[in-house]
Amino acid sequence: LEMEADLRRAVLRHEFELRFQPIVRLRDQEISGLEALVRWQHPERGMIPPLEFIPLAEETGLIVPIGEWVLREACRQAARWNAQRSSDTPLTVSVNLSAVQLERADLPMLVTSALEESGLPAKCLIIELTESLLVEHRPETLQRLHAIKALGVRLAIDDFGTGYSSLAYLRNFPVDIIKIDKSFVDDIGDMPAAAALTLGIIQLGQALQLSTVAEGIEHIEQLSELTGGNCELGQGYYFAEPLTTDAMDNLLFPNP
Ligand code: G
Ligand code: G
Ligand code: MN
Ligand code: NA
Repeated sequence: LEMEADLRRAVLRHEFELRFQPIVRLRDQEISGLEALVRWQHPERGMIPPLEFIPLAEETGLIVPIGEWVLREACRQAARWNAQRSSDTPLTVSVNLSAVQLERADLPMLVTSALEESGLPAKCLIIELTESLLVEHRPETLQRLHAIKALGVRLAIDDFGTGYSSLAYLRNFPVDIIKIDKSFVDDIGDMPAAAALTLGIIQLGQALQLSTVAEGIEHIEQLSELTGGNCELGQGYYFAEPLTTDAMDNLLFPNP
């Protein structure tokens, strides 16, 4: 209960921050986009990771204002970085969405307004959905996802392969990107079955003309296996951990 009061205060006092983790094109290791990951900078307890407050935020509905801030802030930063970059291929920004946010009828309006006020092109925004979020979906959820896609925004299935019915989600939801769960990537070197499953998911993605992102790449051996299997994109500590805005500024625009 104390934590709930703390969280309510955090929303009012803007105690949240974003980290950005690079998503890299494996072919040439160029940064293709960034995943926005929220943190709570608690005045006494310090930095609180999302797994310790997102569940409470979902139960209390506080995820709605928090998620709205995350979306607007992620779009704003991405638009700012793209305006500073000389490259003609703009960075994408990926934002995680909770089931609670998808239940709200005003979600497409929120996405529209976050894009308009930031100036970020819709094609640069990726919404990440977890499989668990899609399990108990209602018809309105699917309509909402289609409305968001109609804006030009892309949808990614996060933690792919860990849900109850991964293949059914690919058939039933208008997905553009598969994010292969870290647990598969972890075991690539040690378990032949994990390597085979990972390569199989990549081929499945290719057959369906979806982009594939391998999550949690930490070692060069994993990178080699994934690159050999033609996985398009990857993210993980091997490339970079989630970075503060300042650290991302330095990475994107190194001082000569
Ligand atoms: O770095 P990491 O501890 O940031 O993130 C842990 C998990 O927290 C992620 O896998 C993601 O599912 C969730 N998460 C991070 N940021 C957000 C966010 O802005 N909204 C939601 N709903 N979940 C997030
Ligand atoms: O939304 P999602 O569950 O995919 O969020 C990614 C989570 O994985 C975040 O908590 C992020 O900090 C974490 N992460 C990203 N790269 C790595 C990695 O290489 N190793 C580990 N252990 N965690 C990672
Ligand atoms: Mn994610
Ligand atoms: Na994930």
